[in-house]
Amino acid sequence: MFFKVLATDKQTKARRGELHLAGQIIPTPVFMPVGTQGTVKTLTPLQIKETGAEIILCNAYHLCLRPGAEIIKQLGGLHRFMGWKGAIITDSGGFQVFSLSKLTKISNNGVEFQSPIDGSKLLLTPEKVIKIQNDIGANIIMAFDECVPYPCEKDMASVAVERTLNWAARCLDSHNNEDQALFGIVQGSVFEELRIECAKHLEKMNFQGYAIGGLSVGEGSLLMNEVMDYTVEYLPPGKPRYLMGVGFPEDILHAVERGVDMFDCVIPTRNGRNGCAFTHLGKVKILNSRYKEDTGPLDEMCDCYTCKNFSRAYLRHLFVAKETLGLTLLSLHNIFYFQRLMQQIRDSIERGEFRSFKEQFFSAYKNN
Ligand code: PRF
Ligand code: ZN
Repeated sequence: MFFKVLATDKQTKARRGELHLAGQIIPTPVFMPVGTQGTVKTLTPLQIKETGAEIILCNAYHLCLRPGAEIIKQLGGLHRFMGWKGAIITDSGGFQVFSLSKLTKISNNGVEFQSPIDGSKLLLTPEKVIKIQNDIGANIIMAFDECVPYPCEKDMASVAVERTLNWAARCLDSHNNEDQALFGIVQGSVFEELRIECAKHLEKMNFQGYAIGGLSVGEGSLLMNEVMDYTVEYLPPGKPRYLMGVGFPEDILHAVERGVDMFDCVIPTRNGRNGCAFTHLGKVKILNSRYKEDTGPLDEMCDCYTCKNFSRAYLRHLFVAKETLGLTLLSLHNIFYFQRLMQQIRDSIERGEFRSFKEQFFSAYKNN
């Protein structure tokens, strides 16, 4: 993997860059749709590609529980297994093991937990998580980290940072595949001292990229922006910065402004399946009866397959009738919307007009 910053905005810290990965050039800032279980829910790989997405995020935690990392390896790796020719990043499970498992017991060695699938007792360690991600075969893999909930006492956040740093070093030690880039993850909750300590130590370990973890866990956008302000300062300028699990269009704009290059989030797909579509004017809840006879597209500014072919009235009908095509068409539109937003962000940085693009976005986009 190779990362290059092509242009930096003069008024903000926004950067326009390129991620060179497995023979592909991925322009940044980039949004990565989420394919937790080796599928971006309701979409075929062809449909994902049509949205403009070139890299997706899958979860080592889910895939190691089912079907198992060794099976994926045997079957030729995740790209082949799921029929996706673009790039893949896997998350280590440092977040999911806490949010989705029961009976978790954390120690310096790793995390013990019960499989939500068959109840069996399992242990994840930094070494195992690297082996699992190695077998799955994504282009970028993540270090094993401890993400604390919000709010969190500073003492507890500090213990999690120490553990995250120790695990990061063990991940680096056990990683020996040059074809996979390994990213470190900064934790530290909302404590400036802890974030800076974590970022400084990880920077010295020389990861190929850096993620900001532990955000968007209930702290709110003001605190999230504050944490990014002081964390990004301590990350090396020449390496990609990835804000994990974020977010809404407005969160992405605030983070790009602060120098973040990569994003992933379930919002476009999850909200799409719940009947919520993103448009340049704000969110549309397609089940609302005001769309019953609406002949217009979801978003007049959108060129996606859904908007070119179907009315709001038809999409509403699909959701009312609980037809699964509705899920696909809204997911497709929403991912397309996020990809177009990223394209506009990149273009505006290149032109040196990111600030005015952001202002223009907020003047049209109404939060409801
Ligand atoms: N750590 C990891 N994955 C994550 C997070 C984290 O802190 C988050 C937090 N928003 C999302 N996904 N490993
Ligand atoms: Zn559309």
